[in-house]
Formats: sequence, structure tokens, C-alpha cells
Amino acid sequence: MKMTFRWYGSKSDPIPLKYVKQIPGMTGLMGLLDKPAGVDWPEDEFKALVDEVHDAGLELEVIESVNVHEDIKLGLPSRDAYIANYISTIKMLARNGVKVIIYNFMPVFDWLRTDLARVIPEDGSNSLYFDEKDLGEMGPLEIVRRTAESSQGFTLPGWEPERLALLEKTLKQYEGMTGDGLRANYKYFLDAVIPVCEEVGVRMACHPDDPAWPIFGLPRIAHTVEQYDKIIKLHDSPANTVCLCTGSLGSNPDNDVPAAIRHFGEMDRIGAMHVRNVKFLGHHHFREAAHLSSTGDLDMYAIMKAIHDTCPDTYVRPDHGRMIWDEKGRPGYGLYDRALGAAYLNGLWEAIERG
Ligand SMILES: [Mn+2]
Repeated sequence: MKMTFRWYGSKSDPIPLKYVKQIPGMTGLMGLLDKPAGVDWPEDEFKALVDEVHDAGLELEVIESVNVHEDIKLGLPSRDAYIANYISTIKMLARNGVKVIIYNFMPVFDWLRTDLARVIPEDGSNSLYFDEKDLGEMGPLEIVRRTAESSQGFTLPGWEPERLALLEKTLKQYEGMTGDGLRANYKYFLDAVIPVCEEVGVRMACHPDDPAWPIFGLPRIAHTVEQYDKIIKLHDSPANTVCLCTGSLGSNPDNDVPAAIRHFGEMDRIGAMHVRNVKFLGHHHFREAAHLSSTGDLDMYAIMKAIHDTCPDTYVRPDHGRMIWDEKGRPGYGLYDRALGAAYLNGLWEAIERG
């Protein structure tokens, strides 16, 4: 296992790389460049990021959020130009040491919460929160406005202003699209990019729908084991893998997260892991919890054991943390609770290895 940390770059992330390096056992980043979906990432900018990360004593083998342009998901004629840019970016990242690209194929919304800072009554910390009942009252445009307002001034991944400016138009374009229709467009994309990944030694890792059920009537095709089996069969290759996010998949109690890890781990189809815990509050109603098993509803020991037994060399990062100790930062991506999460997951790992 390689323990890593999501980091937004020195211009946008208030956490210095020095602090990331000081988290015990931290080997590298799941990093990103702040680029709109569809652009060919400039190599000079990426090289500068790699140098900065290496200078801090960390690795940069995983990149998150090379976002798939909406026209690719919609299957529009313009998709070929965007796919060409995606391929060019894959080759550039491979040249610069990247092994895994985490992405998603969710229409319009990467992830959705109804509150980004819900206070946890037991201890006064706060975390991301979702209640479908609130969603019904708000509607898509209202939720976008609220999310932007409560993000503490930080741009949130998946909620980039240039994407959301086109929200109404994009929602209309998806009208009538089925899961099979979205999968057909997904296959077209994978058929183009996966052979390139095989050639240059990169794995694509698809992040689950978050939360793990359909929203606003949009087709969503990555929130159960059965759906992921279909994705893998769209273009079966060791380069076509899952980013198994325990908090996203685990937001639906019908998903058995350790069993899902074992299923895809045994097939060698886990490219990366996001590990966090959730607390169920009712039907389609949850909040994010501290990583410790006893603070939420996921069995973190069983999760780490499944990784250990089936994909022990994978990249892991502590996913969203709570905001604690009055930290001000990007919702879900503060330093303190994610550092505690990494230490805890490393502790579980040591106990599993030695036990
Ligand atoms: Mn995740």
C-alpha cells in the first residue's frame, strides 16, 4: 500500500507540502492541475508541479480529475476532439511518471451534498452531509448556488464555475438518456483511451457515483458492483480499473464495501482507493464521519484487510475529513482530520501485517 494525500497545488491549497510530508507514512500525492474538462494539459506546467512535489520528498504517481468533457458523456460529434486531447494528456502524464489517472463518468454532478459543514452534535466538529429530503425542495440550480456559497471561497472539484454556468443547458441535453445510452458513450471513450494506456503504462481508475444512487433523474452507472462489472466489460483490460471510494460506494448501505474490494481486487481491477467512513442517518441520508470504525457505519478493519489480501500494492488516500480544531479550509479537505485518518489507516495496516 502506498499512503497518499490529495493536494490542490500551492496556489489553491492552504496546506503546505511540508505539512503533508510530516504526516507519518505519507509517500506521495494524489494531485491535480486546475484545468477545465477537455483541455490538453500543458507539459511545462505539469513538470513544474512534479518538481515541486519531488522537492518536498513526495511522489506524484496518481492524478485525479483529468475531467471527461460533458460532450464525451453526451456522445456529441465534438467528442473526438476532446478525446484526442485526453489521449495527449495521458501520454504527457505517463512521460512524467504518472501511473494512475482517477476520473469519473458522472453526468453533470461529480458529487452532491446538501450541507458542506453540518455540525456533529457529539463533538462540535463539522462534516459534509446529505439528506435527499432537502434536495427535493432545492432542485439542481439552488443546490449549485448553495454549494458555491458555502465552499469557504474555495473551488470545489466537480463544481468548477465554467461547468456550472452551462448547467441548465447540460441538464436538458441529458433528457431521455438511459443508462445504456451513457454506457455506449462510455465504451466509445474507453475504446479510444485504454489501448493508449496499455501502451504507456497508465491505469484509468473510475470513481463511483457519489452518493451511490440516481439523482435529478440523470443516468448514473457507477454505484454498484454489478454496474462496475459492466464498465470493466466495456473494454476489458488491466488498464480499465476502479477507484474504489469507500465513502461514495458505502453511502448506500446495500453496497458491501469490503466484498466489493475483494471482488475487484482479486480481478486486479483496483487502480486506487479512497478510504473514509460514513454515518447513516436514514434513507438516502448520511453524514461523513471520522475514519475510525466506531464513529461511523463502515468496518474500516474489514476494508483494510480486503485491500491487504487482494490488492496490497495499491494507492490509498484518506478521503474527506471533518473540520476539527477550528481549521479553515476546503470542505472535506482540511489537514488535521485527514492526517488523523492516515495515521489510523496505517495503524490498521501494521496490525494486519504483523497479526
Ligand atoms: Mn472519493
